[in-house]
Amino acid sequence: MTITIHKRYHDKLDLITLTNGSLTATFLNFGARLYQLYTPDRNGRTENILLSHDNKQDILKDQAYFGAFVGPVAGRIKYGSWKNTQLEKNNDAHHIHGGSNGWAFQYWAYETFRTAHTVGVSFTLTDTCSGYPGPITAIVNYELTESSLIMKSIYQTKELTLINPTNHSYFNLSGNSKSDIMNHSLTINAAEKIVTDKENIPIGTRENITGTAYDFTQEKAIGAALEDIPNGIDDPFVLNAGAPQVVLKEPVSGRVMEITTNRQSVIVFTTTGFNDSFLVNGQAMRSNLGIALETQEIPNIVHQPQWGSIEFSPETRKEHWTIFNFSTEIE
Ligand code: G6D
Repeated sequence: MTITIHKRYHDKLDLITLTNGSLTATFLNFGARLYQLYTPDRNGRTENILLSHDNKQDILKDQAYFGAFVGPVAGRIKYGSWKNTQLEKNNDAHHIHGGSNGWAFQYWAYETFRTAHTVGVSFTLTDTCSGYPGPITAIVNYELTESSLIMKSIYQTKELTLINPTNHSYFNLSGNSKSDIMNHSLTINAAEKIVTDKENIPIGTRENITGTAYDFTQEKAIGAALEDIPNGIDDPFVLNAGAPQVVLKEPVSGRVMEITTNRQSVIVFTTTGFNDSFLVNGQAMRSNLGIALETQEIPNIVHQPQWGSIEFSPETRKEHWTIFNFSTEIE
């Protein structure tokens, strides 16, 4: 197990690298980002399974939240309104992903740690610039075991506020994104997805997806699903309790990622339609190169109280956790 820190990797960026057994993960203090994640394929070849900016300056200019811990609230809030609070309208008439000064764009303090069998990094932020009531102090722990990455987060606020963050990593299990995600298979333990309007705002209803292109209760190739969803998936799935709630596989490498979480939903976001000049893993960012699997409470829940609450008072004690477990399948 090793921990290395490259301070001022670029400008104010610090790069933290953790290794444990066959896994290696790198993190950035900017946005408490999971930057790279190296796992072995079935032949033991270790490769990066995330989309990671090649150019350090592109990390600072990123507007697609690569690997970021997005908050205080991930997803959209209609009109950015909540009680007497008006949040920034940074997504047309609405608010998204904590705003332009959200957690993804702030520098987090951090310290590394190790236990008998794990290594980790603990990021801490006292947020006084996102515009949310607070200030909110957030602590995000990323811990690497020999076969999994455990993400846990807790919070403290001085005033009643909203907290519903997520990690916004884009996965591609082929390794160094040598191919796109079309041959990946996805399984999601969800019988319903949230209905959204043309601005991608939940309208307050859920729909049964059994037998539809969105039905991933049985393992299904992403390419097959996208034949019926040509504009790509960008939808909240309501998770059932059975773990793992999400399984992503890639057949050539044999890589398997199982996601287990205490969160209510997962936003599945394929990078369908991306066509950018910035480089990730040595190539221009392109359509269907990655898939984000963002565990969180249902977006716009502040306007849909029937689905629960993301309000945090100074007395609220709640821990969010998501575990990404890695293995390989023999041919
Ligand atoms: C788009 O609607 C999508 C979001 O889900 C995603 O997080 C963002 O791009 C990066 O706004």
